[in-house]
Amino acid sequence: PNDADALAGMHFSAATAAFQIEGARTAAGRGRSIWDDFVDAPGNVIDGSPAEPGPDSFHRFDEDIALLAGLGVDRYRFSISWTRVIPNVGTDASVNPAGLDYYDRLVDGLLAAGITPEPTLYHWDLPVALEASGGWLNRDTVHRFGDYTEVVADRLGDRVRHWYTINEPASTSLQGYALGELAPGQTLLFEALPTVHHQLLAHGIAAPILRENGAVQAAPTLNHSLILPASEAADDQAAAGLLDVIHNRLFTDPLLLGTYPDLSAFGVELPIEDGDMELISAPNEVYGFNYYNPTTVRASEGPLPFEMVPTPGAPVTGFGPMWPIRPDTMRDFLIDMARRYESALPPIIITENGASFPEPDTTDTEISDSDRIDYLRDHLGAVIEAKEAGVRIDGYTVWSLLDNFEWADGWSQRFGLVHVDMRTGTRTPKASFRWYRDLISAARS
Ligand code: GCO
Repeated sequence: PNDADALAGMHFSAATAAFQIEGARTAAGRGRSIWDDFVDAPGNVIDGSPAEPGPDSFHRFDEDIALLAGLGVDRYRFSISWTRVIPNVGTDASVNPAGLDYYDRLVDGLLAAGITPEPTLYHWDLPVALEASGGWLNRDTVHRFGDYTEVVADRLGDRVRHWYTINEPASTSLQGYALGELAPGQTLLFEALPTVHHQLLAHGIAAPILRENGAVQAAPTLNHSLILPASEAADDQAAAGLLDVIHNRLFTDPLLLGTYPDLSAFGVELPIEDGDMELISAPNEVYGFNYYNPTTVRASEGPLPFEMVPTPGAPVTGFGPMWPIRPDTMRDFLIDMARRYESALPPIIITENGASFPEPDTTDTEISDSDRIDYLRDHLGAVIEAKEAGVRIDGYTVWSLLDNFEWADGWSQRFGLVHVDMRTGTRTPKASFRWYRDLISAARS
């Protein structure tokens, strides 16, 4: 399929997240997260989906492991639900053994199948009592995250060596706290920016705990997007520069350089205390990099100084004009990042890449998702080109193993290599599953 030589030696994985696949929201003592509140409030999720049962991986994880084994990935990126582990954190610090048991069984099943587990500690499911006292605006949340990390590392650290700490802090801060599109649904605009610092600090506190418990990898995963100005006009260029700071540099600079970019244009000060930047910028073994699409912006009168517009001439995914398909922008972003940060940038793992396309809810036969195959092939092509330009990229991960709960879009956007019937949980591999399996096997031979 692809340039197998160029991909030889890479790690291949597929990704999921707890709230998106587990279902079973009240099973085995699980407590509530901000996503339970978001889903239960009418009008937040496009199709009113309750996020369960869906793939119901809490009960069907054996099927997921069998699919991963059939795919031939050497790693599996999943996330751990904070409120399965400490259900009422914020009011009661008790650990829930039944919640930990689930991840214990999942890890053991993966290891028995020869697959390296690579859990993410935080994929957006903040415990409700922490949100009630300010959530990621409150520095105390960072310390509660440290406590949670201790508990999980203590239980799984004898078998799990590869960890991700926080996932896509940009999405949480911008869509969750600034614009209200995702949980917790706050609309603070630039007043949301302190949530960036606290999430990065949560990584900075968690990573050493994981390493003390045997981790050989403890890194955050960051979602990046190449920002394109809608025109050559100076105000559009300036708007693109501002969004690049907010979406990209606000994360790469502190993690890799130990400093934040100039935020004076946004009129907000970050709540930095002594020692924070050292924790945030402590070197990590890898850089977790999620990429989906570029973002085109023009200048706006407000309330924000930029406004997203469709990317001219690009084909689109199931999300329509705001999810353009431009693999060249992934390549360019990777090359720019490697040039800018030089030796501060560790080897990159592509921790998410993938696309949704309109597909049937139920199916008796294989789905011929050639558009997904094209998307993945072209983005792997971009990875190869970036590698050839000298960027060190050691792994690639498809989002997602399964069709799953796509946040505010409910079940309406399907990203899986495997189709899931959301009423029955029945899993059916798509053509892209076989394509990825063959690619992995060619890269290994
Ligand atoms: C993330 C991602 C995933 C999404 C995927 C498709 O947080 O890592 O947002 O959870 O499902 O990016 O939108």
